[in-house]
Amino acid sequence: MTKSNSKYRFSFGPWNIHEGGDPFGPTVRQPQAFSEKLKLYKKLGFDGVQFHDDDAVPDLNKQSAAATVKQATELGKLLKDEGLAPEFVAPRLWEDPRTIDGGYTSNDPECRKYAIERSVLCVDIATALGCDLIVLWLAREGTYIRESKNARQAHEWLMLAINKMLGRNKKVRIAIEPKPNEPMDHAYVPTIGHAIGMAYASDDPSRVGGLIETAHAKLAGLDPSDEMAFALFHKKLWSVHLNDQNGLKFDEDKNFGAANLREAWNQVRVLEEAGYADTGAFIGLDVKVMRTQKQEKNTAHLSNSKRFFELLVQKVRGFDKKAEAEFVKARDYEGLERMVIEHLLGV
Ligand code: GLO
Ligand code: MG
Repeated sequence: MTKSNSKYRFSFGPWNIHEGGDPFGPTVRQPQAFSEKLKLYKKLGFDGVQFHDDDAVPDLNKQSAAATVKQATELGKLLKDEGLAPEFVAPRLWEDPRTIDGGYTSNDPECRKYAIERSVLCVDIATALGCDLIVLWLAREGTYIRESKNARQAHEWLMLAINKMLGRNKKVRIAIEPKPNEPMDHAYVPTIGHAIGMAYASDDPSRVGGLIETAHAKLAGLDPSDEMAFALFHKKLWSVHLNDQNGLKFDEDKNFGAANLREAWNQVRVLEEAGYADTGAFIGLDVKVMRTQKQEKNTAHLSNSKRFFELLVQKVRGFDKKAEAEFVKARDYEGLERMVIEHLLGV
């Protein structure tokens, strides 16, 4: 159980400050350099930075591995000077022409080789930055049509890639970020249950876990707080991407709590009850500012989502646990629901 004085640490990735381009229209805000974004972290109350490998080292495809590691080491020092922690590095395996048909599960052996090489380099980047966590969002590992891949074989290839990364550095941990669809029609490893199944089949189950994103769980038709509870039971919730999602449509990355406050409260409740803050893991946000937002307020979604989380922590801590237990004991769930709603409404 999280103590009443436990402090959460917050993180986000530089891609969360973006220019508003979508599949139907161009960007609407000016780009900001990575160095400018870095300066905003502390101002906004965040201590952790989430990276894609090429957020950390933009030219990694065009230079030697040694030059890449050198650049990452320098960035690691810069972060330390700024008082920021690198939370994780994720190999970005969805933009290169060699990953059109997926990385680890591509039908082309040359492309699979590239995906593994890049992931192993990502482990080296993380190590040089000074962090031990790799996040795997398996963006294109899946299919548009079932017949295009052998799904059983694809899972073997996925396992091979995970084991290669585990073998590269015995300290590194891998958190799989499941998502059921988009960009693929169906993605492999769509839920945290699948991810944890892969963890136990890996060479070192103690070093494979998960990152749960609210919107991804909802896209799979699942309740994010129960997904989190499942991972917490396995001691495998190593990060979260809190946000929100308004029904089954494109991945919206709305502000945390903005579509369904009750679900957000339940996520916070589960994290609090499991003592998540005391595990040292970050509360990561993966939120997009609305396309309509003007340049000068292009970080409001981050500070607002953080605020909504903190207000919900207060709500969870201020909930009458004794009355809750009495309602549960009496199996008066109507009474319990009324108490929850009144509490959320501030009555
Ligand atoms: C997309 C994902 C993506 C990942 C990020 C880190 O739907 O949520 O934003 O979280 O690339 O791996
Ligand atoms: Mg995410």
